[in-house]
Amino acid sequence: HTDAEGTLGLHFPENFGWGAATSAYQIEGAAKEDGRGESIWDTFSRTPGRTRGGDNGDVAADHYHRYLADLDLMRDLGLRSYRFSISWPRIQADGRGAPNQRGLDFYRRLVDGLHDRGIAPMATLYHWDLPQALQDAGGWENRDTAHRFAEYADAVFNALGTAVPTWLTVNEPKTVVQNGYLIGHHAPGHQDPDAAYLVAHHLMLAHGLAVQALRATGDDTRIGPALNLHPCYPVDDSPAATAAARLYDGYENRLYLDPVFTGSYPADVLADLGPGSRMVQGIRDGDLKIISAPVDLLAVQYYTPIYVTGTGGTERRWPTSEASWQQIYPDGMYDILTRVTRDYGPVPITVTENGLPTPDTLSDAGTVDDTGRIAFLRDHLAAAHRAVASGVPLESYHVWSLMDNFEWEVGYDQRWGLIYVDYPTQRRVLKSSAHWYRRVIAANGL
Ligand code: PNW
Repeated sequence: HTDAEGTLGLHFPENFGWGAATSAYQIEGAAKEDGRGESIWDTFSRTPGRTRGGDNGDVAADHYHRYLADLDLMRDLGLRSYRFSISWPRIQADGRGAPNQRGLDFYRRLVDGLHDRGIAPMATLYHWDLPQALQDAGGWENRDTAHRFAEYADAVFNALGTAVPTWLTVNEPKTVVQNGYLIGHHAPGHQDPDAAYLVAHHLMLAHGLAVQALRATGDDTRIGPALNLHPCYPVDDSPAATAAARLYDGYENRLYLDPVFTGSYPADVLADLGPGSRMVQGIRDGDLKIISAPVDLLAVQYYTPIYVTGTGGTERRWPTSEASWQQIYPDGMYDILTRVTRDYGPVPITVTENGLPTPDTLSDAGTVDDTGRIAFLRDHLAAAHRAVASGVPLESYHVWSLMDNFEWEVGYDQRWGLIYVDYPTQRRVLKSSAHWYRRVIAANGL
């Protein structure tokens, strides 16, 4: 090991897509402008007790107004790829009907600005901000929402077309299932296991229908799912822990990977849910064919491993970050990238999120010292490099996040950015990790 600023002598493939990621509700603000409708995150975060300090995304990092300055910061970092999401309620205020031109225009300006700066746009169609009107009609429990999503996707494809070379369908369907419908600490805040897995199926159906819609345009652009994957390890080599870790892996990973890449849901998970479950009852003939339409790439988001006990519980092995759910384990990056390539590949892979929250503060000298983030990113990139060396077709990597933003239920307390946002003034300051990342990009390696 070398120190955080040391050089490891690791070179990445030529044209590697060094990037950073954000999502619409977390950075844009401008919640009531240009015809934007309400999303379930507006409703959720305005409900007392749902988010830390009552924080919401009304202003966030005010990116909707400051996107030009933010684009210049991306250029200064040397980014080659920028992953952002499109806000569905900016495009269709009520989740259906004619698209709102002013909403489309914002993303057109953003995408043009990226091209002007030599940065490849990568757009996520759904990063959790469902139009509230569709929630009122049942949300993702209602199969029709998947069809509404395909219509919305089609409107976006028609407006932005080939200006966006890479599309991602649904961000982390698993987080919607688990946080939105099992734990309930994300919108819409339900705790209903039977509903949760029906939601999983409808999110996967939405993914497949969006792939279909893109193919119908005839555009020569690429599309894939964005899955957060957790390597699940048994705590020991007992048969009980091994079996429990396998089923855990089914719920964390295979439930979302298998339908896309193999055309069927994992049998052990379906058996565990039971034939009478709403999910199993909700799968119709032809659905799996839609969901398994060939994709062009797999977007992997890696944050943490999970250690599973013989009774299906979990244990902590490694230091956690400010995010209680995150254990810092860089080898998990290697394990998950090689595993998806072995089990589902070969398919081009992009890492669309990887990052760490740190207790960043702005010094009197105007600097932000986040060496913990540098060490985290360095170690995870080194693990990704090992995966590339073992044959994983990894084409790009995106830090979560480009800038500090609204971190869902914990609001503005947790800072995940390379760029510090001083919320009272909306001033941006490059953290030491941003300066470090700029050098990594310039050197094309560590
Ligand atoms: C992702 N987990 O969410 C999201 O895509 C981002 O919007 C979010 O800001 C980022 O990670 C940081 O939290 C996750 O429990 C939520 O392992 C939960 C987990 C992982 C990612």
